[in-house]
Amino acid sequence: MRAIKSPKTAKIAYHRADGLLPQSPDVGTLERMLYYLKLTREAEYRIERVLYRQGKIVGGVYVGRGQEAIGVGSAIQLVEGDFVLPSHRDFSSFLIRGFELKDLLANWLGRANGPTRGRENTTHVGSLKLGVIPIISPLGDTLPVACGVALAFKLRGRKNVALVHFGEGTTSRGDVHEAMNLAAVMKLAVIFICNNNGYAYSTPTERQYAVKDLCVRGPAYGMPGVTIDGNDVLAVYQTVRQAIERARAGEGPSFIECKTFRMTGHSAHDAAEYVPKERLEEEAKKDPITRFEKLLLAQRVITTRQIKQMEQRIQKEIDEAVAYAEACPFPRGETAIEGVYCGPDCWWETGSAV
Ligand SMILES: Cc1ncc(C[n+]2csc(CCOP(=O)(O)OP(=O)(O)O)c2C)c(N)n1
Ligand SMILES: [Mg+2]
Repeated sequence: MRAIKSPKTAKIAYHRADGLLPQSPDVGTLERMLYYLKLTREAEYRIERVLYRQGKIVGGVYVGRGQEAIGVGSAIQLVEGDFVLPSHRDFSSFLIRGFELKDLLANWLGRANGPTRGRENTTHVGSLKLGVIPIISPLGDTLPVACGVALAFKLRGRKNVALVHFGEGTTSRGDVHEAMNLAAVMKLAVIFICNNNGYAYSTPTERQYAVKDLCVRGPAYGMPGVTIDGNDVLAVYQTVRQAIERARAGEGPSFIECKTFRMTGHSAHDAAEYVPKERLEEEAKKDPITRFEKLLLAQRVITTRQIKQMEQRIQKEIDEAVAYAEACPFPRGETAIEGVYCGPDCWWETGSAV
């Protein structure tokens, strides 16, 4: 793991954050980080392991089990006007930016009250108000969109940033390279965050690319590149913080490779038998949530009792959100045609954002 500097651009260092550093977030933010880590893990457990298995969710279910620190450590520091473009493994981004869990669950259950009004049932949801661009299924296409968002900031003279997440498999797509080049040339305020979770469906990294660390891709386009431990939420926080500071100062984009591991199948139907059992056992020892929790306890930021209370609160929030979503109606068939053409009073101009 090392930081590689771009020949001309400013540096972005790699932080190991196994202790609290002077630039660590304040206690309130540390607690929020733990809360969102746990909420994301538990909500996705309910989605992937309970609701899907009960047959209440149909179709693809993709979760970020084991990778939660990347979404949390980055989105937690966004301010109003910033944007995040999550991948299918960054459920926390939606929650942190202000989507309500009950609405996201209504969407998963295909209900009329979900943000997509039952038109799709994963997280292809976004909101211009909350600063979230929906997941774009053709992998790689999200990156040029992030450039477009950042170009809009530039043209409007705003100091906002766009965080875009994508997997290591996605980096093999041409769009990714076009976007990185464009962002560097135009000095756009984009933070490219590669969630390297070891696999692209069943393809391991050694069959995906021939370099050791993907951070070399940053300097290749004239921006800083760094590889960090993506299971260390504080390292993510501090590294992304530097990249955000650079971007807000008009110094352009950065590329951050966050190494982590996909602690589940590619999607809920995939038993991932192609992943060696020993590797899973090894990676389980690096769980980002247990690790952060231990640190906060050791540094006396939080007590065991407070953690218990937080966990109880999270279970209650999830129970209530599931009950709400299950009570919501399915959309009526004849509404399927709504929203195809937009008039002045159409729902996407006036109502919730998709
Ligand atoms: C262009 C394109 N090709 C294939 C797919 C199907 N697909 C969806 S997710 C995925 C794996 C992507 O791997 P990676 O980028 O490493 O992300 P991860 O799922 O591991 O987070 C694939 C092949 C797609 N959605 N778009
Ligand atoms: Mg991957």
